[in-house]
Amino acid sequence: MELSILINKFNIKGRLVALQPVGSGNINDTYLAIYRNTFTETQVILQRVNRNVFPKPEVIMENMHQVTKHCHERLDADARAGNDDRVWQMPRIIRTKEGADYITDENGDIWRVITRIMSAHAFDVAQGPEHAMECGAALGHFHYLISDMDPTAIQDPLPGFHITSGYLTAYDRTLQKPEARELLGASVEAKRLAKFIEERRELALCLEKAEAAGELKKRMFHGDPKVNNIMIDDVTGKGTAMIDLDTVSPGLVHMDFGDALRSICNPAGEEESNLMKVVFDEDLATAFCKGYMREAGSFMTDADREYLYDSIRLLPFELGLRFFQDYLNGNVYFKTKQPEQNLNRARVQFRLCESVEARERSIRAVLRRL
Ligand code: GN1
Ligand code: MG
Repeated sequence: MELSILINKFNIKGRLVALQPVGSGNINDTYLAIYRNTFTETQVILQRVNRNVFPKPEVIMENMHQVTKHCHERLDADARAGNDDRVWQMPRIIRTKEGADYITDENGDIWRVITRIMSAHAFDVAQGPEHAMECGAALGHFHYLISDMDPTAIQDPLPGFHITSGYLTAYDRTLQKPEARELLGASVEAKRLAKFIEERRELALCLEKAEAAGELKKRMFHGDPKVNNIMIDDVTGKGTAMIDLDTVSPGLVHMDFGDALRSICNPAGEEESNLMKVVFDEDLATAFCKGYMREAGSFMTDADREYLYDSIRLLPFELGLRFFQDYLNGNVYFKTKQPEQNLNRARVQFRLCESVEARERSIRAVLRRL
């Protein structure tokens, strides 16, 4: 179906004047659509939910319905009580003309339309300490918003997501394939990454062990709080919304904390090819933590704090492992423009992990002061 025909099945006022790809997500296909009439303009986001990644796309939409409903009610109550220091925003699902949350096309793909957060942008890399602090505040406030959600209202969007040991198992399984072994044998760099993983098998289990021992407990988390999923207000420079709500579900908030830091504290970005430029920036980390703790510090137990450093070290390792496994497996999960892209993305994350390890003492000192 043509995109313009597809989007016109949704209930949006005005006439469609532009429809173009936007964003740099690795999973879903995303388009910006602009509708106009004589007096006003409406901008919305059209997305195809990736069926290869999300086994049940309709579950993603049911979850999104629950999460946005919960957060909109809470945002509304806080705004009325004057409890907020700014206008926090959250995308809303735009229904079809028939009143459904999404449509299914002739290939069985699910398409949705959500509102665009206006006068705000997300960046692919951190712009400086102030931006990092606002990212922290936005994630912290989001954790506050979802903290009282009923976790049973949410179905598992992506079984095994952020279970690092599961990614090790998948990696080991991939290594059994002749095609993977060939790729590994053909490149010195790939062999170096394989060795990097072998040296850190224990690390993969640190948070899972703490959870099994009852030290850490699951709460609601975002699942994908990287820097380009955090919207910053164009006018005030303040964080205003978290987007990409597909993976909001019960999990360890440490996964969000570590994932946000691995993304924000690497100003070279995820696609850098010069590893010399990939370093964990502690000033950005300090600023992020300040913003985060201001909004969410009150939920942090002593045990939670104990494991913050581990989460900062674990998440670049986990993502590097996921990229590397996908490279060896024929690039079937993350979108790529060239065959070595996932190999390079893995190199970047592992270098970041090393950079965190080299700064352990001072990162722990920053975390102690929070
Ligand atoms: C994917 O779709 P996007 O680009 O926001 C991935 C994240 C990774 C991220 C790395 C569901 O997120 O886990 O951290 O790429 N999302 C999923 O860029 O796997
Ligand atoms: Mg995503």
